[in-house]
Amino acid sequence: MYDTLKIVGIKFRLPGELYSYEPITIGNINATYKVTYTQDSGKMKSYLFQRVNTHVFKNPVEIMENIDRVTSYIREKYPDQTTLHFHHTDDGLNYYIYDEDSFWRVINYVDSVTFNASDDLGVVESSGYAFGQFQTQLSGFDGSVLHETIPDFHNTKKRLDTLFSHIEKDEFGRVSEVAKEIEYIASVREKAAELSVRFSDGEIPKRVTHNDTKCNNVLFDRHTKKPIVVIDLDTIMPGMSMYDFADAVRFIANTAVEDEPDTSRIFFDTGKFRAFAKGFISATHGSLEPVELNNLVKATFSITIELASRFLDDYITGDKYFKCTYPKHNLVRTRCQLELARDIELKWQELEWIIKDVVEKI
Ligand code: GN1
Ligand code: MG
Repeated sequence: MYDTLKIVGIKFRLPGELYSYEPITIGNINATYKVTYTQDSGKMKSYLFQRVNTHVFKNPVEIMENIDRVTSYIREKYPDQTTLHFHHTDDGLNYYIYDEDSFWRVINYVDSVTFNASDDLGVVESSGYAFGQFQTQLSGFDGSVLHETIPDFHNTKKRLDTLFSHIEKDEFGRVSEVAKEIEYIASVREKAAELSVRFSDGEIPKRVTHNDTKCNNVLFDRHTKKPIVVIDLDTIMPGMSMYDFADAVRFIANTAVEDEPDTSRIFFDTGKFRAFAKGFISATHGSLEPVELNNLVKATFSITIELASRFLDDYITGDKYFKCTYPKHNLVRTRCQLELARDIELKWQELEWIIKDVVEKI
């Protein structure tokens, strides 16, 4: 890896000598390294090198175009907002293709902390604020110029249709093992797909959305614990605002990790849901329409089922999409999301009250 990173660094014209590198293991798709250089002055400077997963992102050049457009827009309109700085090669490109399968980009490392989980409700609220603010900052941006980097990424109906067509094929003979999971997904299929259908029908506003709002995609200041910048801009596309909210709470309000094997530890934490909602709604307040505010809970349920069906689909089609560290990793992830969905269903009414209360108090 050292040799590859060294070549990539040269291509991006990074000054100084490569001193050290370490893999960053957060993320299920791309490979990321923190790479540190000694500069001529003797000072150290770190960068993030990322190899984009071209199996997942079939057209990574389009991703880089989207990122360039969005970050330039924010930089111009909100000069005080920290944005990610991507380096360029001699050819003026913000990426470098090493060989056919190796698509690299280099970003300045931002000294910060990230949270995979936090019991600090202040942090939870701030991450809600950061994602809400990100959407608000992009509310004047013309989404039609963005490439749809993964078509139908959050089209829950299509995701479910795909799952059920793969269940019929059962290419890897794994379907009988997951009969219970399939039964539950089938029982909620229509309810989970509803919002995506209404979105396709034009009943729900199309906005520029982040589409991968896990709290570890917000960089926080080490000392003040305030958000600095929203990262992981690979899936910025037109979408539903409420799905950004939903994807974030399904992650941050889970009492366990996303691949917790002991499902008895998985609950949906209503306190964290409230804190995140407070941050997100206060940052987007005034721009969200009633149809968006009124469906935040349904969106949360829907995206949880959607992700469960994506994990399950990957499991029954041979684990080609998400990085797995053991054979049944995707199945464990599926069960985890389904347990969470069940708890969301149980707490549905309470969650609706929380949203109502939060909206009233803003
Ligand atoms: C993937 O790699 P990461 O953590 O940024 C996935 C998201 C899922 C998430 C689940 C492009 O994101 O959609 O919600 O895993 N990203 C893509 O952990 O598929
Ligand atoms: Mg991501």
